Amino acid sequence: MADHMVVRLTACFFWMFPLALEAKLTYIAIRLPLKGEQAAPGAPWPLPRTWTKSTTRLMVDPTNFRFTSSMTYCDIVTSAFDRYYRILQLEKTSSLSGPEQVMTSLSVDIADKTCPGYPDPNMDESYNLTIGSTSRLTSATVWGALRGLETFSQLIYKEEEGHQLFVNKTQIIDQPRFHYRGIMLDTARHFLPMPILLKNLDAMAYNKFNVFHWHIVDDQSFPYESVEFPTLTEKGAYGPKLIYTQENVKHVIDEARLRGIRVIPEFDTPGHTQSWGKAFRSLLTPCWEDGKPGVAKPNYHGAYEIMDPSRDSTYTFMEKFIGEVVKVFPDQYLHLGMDESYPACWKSSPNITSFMKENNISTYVQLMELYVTKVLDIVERTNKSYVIWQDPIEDGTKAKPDTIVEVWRGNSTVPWQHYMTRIASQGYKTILSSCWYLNYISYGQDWRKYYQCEPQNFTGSADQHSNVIGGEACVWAEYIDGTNILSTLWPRASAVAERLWSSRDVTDVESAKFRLDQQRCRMVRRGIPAKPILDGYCGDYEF
Ligand code: CP6
Repeated sequence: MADHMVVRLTACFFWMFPLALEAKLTYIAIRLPLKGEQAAPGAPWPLPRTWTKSTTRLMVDPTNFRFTSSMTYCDIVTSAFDRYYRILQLEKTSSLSGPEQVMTSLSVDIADKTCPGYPDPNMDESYNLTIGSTSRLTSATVWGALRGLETFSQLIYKEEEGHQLFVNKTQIIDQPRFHYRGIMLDTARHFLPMPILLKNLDAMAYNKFNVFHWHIVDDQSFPYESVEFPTLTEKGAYGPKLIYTQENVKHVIDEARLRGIRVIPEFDTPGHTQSWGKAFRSLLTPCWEDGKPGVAKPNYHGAYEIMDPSRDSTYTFMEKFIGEVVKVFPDQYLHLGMDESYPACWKSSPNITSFMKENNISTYVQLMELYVTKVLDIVERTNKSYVIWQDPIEDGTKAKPDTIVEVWRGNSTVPWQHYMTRIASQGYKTILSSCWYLNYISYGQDWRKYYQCEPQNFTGSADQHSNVIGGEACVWAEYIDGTNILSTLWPRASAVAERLWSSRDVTDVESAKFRLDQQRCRMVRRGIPAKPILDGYCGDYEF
């Protein structure tokens, strides 16, 4: 017991016990505790499945420390080593002095010797990490090794007021709770510059997120550079420089791959497509008023918004466009949106009305179903899979059984659980984002409510609960651009990261807050402008 304490961080009691022994309590004034007073340094976020930690520590020499591996032919491995060498070098340290043993290397042992192409929906992210007289990281795949390297980097700490790095002898066995742990960014309401997207991939890796859901175009702008339809971009983007070129997109996908992050683009139709109409007006249904087309409805988005499901040319276009994007984005999944397709313009259009009569379609749900089915068929023929927002399913549309449904609705009157129960009971796989709309901001520690949202906390059978494959934090960008995206997301999205990675019973907010505060300082040191969640300071760092 003296040397090794099992810190199975499941309940507050076990968590606080070792801290009471390790924390150096200097003084507590009226304000909240200062940094380091409550959280032992080197606490990982998100919390690993099991974490056994000794009070014996080793010294780390950041300039001579080496990772060793038999897989240095794999760029995913070598670039990760480079990133973590750089992170170790961020700490200003003096030469080693002290009685502790020096940790000179970490051996990284990956069972599957293939250097993979892209991360995939079922990738194995588990790993074991032992820090001791010899130190080893073992994993089944390179993806697990990436997660283990991140944890390793978080175990290393600098003593307060000190100039040396330490790491405690540690044993970690870890794996994620959910396969799908996403961040959604909207690059259509405002354009997000490339350096911000890349920085966000770093922040995602620091928090073990594995999906970048890229809501790349919408009503307001079309910044994706289409090869098949260049006028979509020329007319639909905010400006000729405010676009993601094919090269930019490849760069994002490559950098994401190196971090074990999938890129799922969203091309949202049939609603949210006003910007597509700038180049191809005939894709959209005109709103009619007083026998004239192209009149904006009151409280509606415009005279042309929703796509025209009655024309064959709509599907010819979609076939060609989807044919392009499935080649550009390597992930197995596409997000097809299909949310908020208000039928007001359909209802007003005599063309749509006669199309419905001719085809025996009596409701707008059936009309939507026609569109959904045709577009899903197009995607299916490319051998890709798809995610859609919950709306068509809510309205009674039947999608293919393998559809992943993203639940985003929910409020105090109709909580998200209501939708989750209904959608899961139809057998669909689901991801949850309702409780993680981080575009909402408020004073205080709102991360607590994100932390406390439990995606399997709804009425349903065990099977229906296991149909929840994960969740994602979304940032809609009406009031967001490169100036504020990162500090709006981080560290609040870190709360979501722990919910999606750690065990279900890791729920104690009071102990989490000190580790989260450490994680925030860690991100700040690594260049992410993550905002404070407690008063206090980050060691030597001033802002
Ligand atoms: N854009 C798109 C949006 C939203 C959705 N889809 C949205 C709706 C309500 C809120 C926030 C965002 N801005 N394409 C819904 C999925 Cl509160």
